[in-house]
Amino acid sequence: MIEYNKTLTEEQIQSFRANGFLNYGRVLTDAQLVTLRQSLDRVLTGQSAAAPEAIGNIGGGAQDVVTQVVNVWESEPAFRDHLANPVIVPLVAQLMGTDTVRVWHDQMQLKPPRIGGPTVWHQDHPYWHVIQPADLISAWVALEDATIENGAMSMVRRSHLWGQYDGGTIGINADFTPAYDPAFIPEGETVEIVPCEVPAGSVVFHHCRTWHGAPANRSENPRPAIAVHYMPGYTRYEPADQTHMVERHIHVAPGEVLTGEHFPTVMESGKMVSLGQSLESEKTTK
Ligand SMILES: O=C(O)CCC(=O)C(=O)O
Repeated sequence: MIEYNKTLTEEQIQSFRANGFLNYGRVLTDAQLVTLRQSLDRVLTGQSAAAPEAIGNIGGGAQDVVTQVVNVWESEPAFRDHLANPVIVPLVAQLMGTDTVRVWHDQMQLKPPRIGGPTVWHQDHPYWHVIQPADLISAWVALEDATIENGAMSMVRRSHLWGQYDGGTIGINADFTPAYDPAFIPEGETVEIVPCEVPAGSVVFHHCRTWHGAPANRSENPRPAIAVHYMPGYTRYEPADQTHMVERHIHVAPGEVLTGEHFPTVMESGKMVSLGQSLESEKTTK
């Protein structure tokens, strides 16, 4: 067990609560980066022992490619270790103000050089109605330097406080700005876009209602990144008017706290849980 390690300042926590995101900085070592990049290569070339939950192009076509990989942690041990990263998870717990953290799922969106498509502005939780409440936080980690030119993430300040935007997809203009309905913006508010350029191995946290998007990649450099969507320990399964691709792995009753081997516990009562241990205990309590 690794002791829960308080590392965020009060200012960082307040900044996250006020703005809906935090561009934190470096969390991976060079060695971890190399291992994760090699693991990703194996996934993309079909050499992993197990397939991820999903893999495919969710971009706008051959000139706008965004290769999405969901639950890469089920394919490669390095990504499984990444879920329980002992630097990232305590930061997530602090931002959530909780001592128990589980993984909803992970997601990679890979933008290849020159033909990488944009990430359309959206909120996350409208796609996740089957889990409540909307208190999830994502840890988005760049596996190569992310710049405006190759598709760094951008956030809209304070937008997590504005409620749900219709279906969650806000839309995107040709100049990358969000294509939103002005009637939705609360009085006195402005849509302020904050680009989050980061060096490889750095994390940007965002709340599940924060508006976020990323421009197309027309540069010569790839933009690989992994987002892990973390849920506070009290998150419940609430069947809804929509489904989600990982819902088939849910085996708890409606209204119960979402646990199970596909939703690993990475922190329990303030203690980091090694993932092997977490998965074993989920199996024996099922
Ligand atoms: O990597 C991206 O461009 C998008 C990621 C995203 O939408 C998310 O982490 O919620």
